[in-house]
Amino acid sequence: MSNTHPPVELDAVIVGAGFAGIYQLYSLRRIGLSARVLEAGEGVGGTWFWNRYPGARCDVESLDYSYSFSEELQQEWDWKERYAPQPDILRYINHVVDRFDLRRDIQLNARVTSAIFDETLDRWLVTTEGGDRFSARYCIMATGCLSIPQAPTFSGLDVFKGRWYHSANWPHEGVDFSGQRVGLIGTGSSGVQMTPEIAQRAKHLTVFQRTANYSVPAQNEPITPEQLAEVKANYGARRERALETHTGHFLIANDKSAMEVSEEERRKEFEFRWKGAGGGFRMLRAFNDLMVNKQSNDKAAEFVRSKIRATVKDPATAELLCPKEDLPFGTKRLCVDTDYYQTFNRDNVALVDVKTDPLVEATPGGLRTQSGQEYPLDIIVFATGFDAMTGALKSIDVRGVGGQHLRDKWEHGPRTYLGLAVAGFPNLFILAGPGSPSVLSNMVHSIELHVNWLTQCLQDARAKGARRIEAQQQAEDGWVQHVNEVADRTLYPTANSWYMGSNMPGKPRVFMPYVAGVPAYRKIVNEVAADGYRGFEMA
Ligand code: N01
Repeated sequence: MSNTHPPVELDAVIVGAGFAGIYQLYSLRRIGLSARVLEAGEGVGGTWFWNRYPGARCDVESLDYSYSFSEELQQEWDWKERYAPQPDILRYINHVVDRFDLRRDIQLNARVTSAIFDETLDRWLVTTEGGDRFSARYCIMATGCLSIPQAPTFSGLDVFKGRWYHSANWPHEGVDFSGQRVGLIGTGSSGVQMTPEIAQRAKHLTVFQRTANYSVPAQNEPITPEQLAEVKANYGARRERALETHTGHFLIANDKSAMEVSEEERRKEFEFRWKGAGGGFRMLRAFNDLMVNKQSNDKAAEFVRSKIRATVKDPATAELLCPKEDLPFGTKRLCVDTDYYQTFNRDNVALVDVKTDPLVEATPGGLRTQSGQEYPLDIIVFATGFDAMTGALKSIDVRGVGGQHLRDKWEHGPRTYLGLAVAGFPNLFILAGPGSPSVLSNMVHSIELHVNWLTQCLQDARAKGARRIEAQQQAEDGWVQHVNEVADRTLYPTANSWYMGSNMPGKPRVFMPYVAGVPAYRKIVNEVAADGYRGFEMA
């Protein structure tokens, strides 16, 4: 197809074939709307298509990190491990696509470059890199929160004689580390998951750490047939209960403050979360005030530091791995690992502090720091993160009413109503984007919540004969203010995290997700709908 042809007419274009785009397609079909998913990758799966680095797995339990919309689907799929590895999740997504015959409406290798609103038609003109054009009443952005990878911009990669990779753009054939000297830059979730895996295969691994973050053990293990059967016997109830928890999955929340219990009780609770209760994000819910009370938070932080010191044999390395006191526990996204700290006891692993002596360039033989220290390497791995939450949307030329660019509107940070819609951009919707619980929750359940809400909204608009649904400016302003106020009551904005945009030079420092929790958010969006889509104009 070339752009001399008229655009393909659809009710909706959905951008992205990850968990969100796939379920949105299924849902729109169910209500009889025509839709096409445009996906940049050569396969479906979004995050789970791109992030194939060794050790990649989800840190939300597989029994929760899966669709709940089909009882048959959840009954027939057998998760094998508590935390599913990336290949299993990708297989699952492909299974869903085939099982519901969705593939025929998914166009791969179709990176969307622009979406322009036509005010006379009340339709979006969506164009891909390859020149395909679509005219759709609705444009639904299922572009993901962590889909634009960022590598350091230092010079020399063109002269580096070895190979280099980014965690989020991993070769499908894998990387052979055997006999290689590997440098890994970044100690967020990706770096923490990769470190033990690379260490086992490489001749030598140097981990370049700029900021020590907190990591807790996943306590991953196989799911037994008995456990699976028990969950499946009451899966619906489990899903409902999950939506009543702050994060949309089970973390057994404690309703006590860390400061109202004795030292002994506190330690016991932390130990229980670290190990007995199953590890992972449960630590964040050990007490009800860890994210709002610095004194309580300090207790959790100190507990993790004590675990690092007890695990890592070399005291200098242990100290370097301990997060500093000015980084409250959990305010940078918590890492969940298998044997991360233990790996630094291996003879072939070294930790290098690049906070005090930053990496400045790649050389033909490796990496060089500001002080002139050289690290000879055969492979460099960037686990340096993403232009989170806004990167994917800002990478598309999105223009709304009066030709306003979304990039310009978001110059000082994202502005949405309910995290779903943007004033001045009618019929454009964002799934699990900024201003919604999104990355602070079980993404799959938050996605389902958004897709269900939006699908109902579009059905109601159709029943009313409306051609245009638009968030009102006042509603958006109120929501942005509310999102900020709620965040400011917590410790989150005190950290330099990607939640705040502070991992990217020049990005506005704004706390982007909605921190009040899934139940509070769900109540608000349901009330908005029940109140005739309060804050939206439907005409
Ligand atoms: O990225 P990150 P990520 N020199 O931004 C460092 C999800 N995820 O890919 O902290 C040296 O967290 C940077 O240092 P600093 C999850 O939501 C989930 O690891 O900015 N270092 C940091 O250490 C996660 O939070 C899963 O000082 C540099 C690291 O790179 C999100 O994706 C698995 C540097 C980036 O950490 C992102 O995780 C993986 C430089 N020039 C990811 N530039 C699971 O479900 C950056 N860094 C388990």
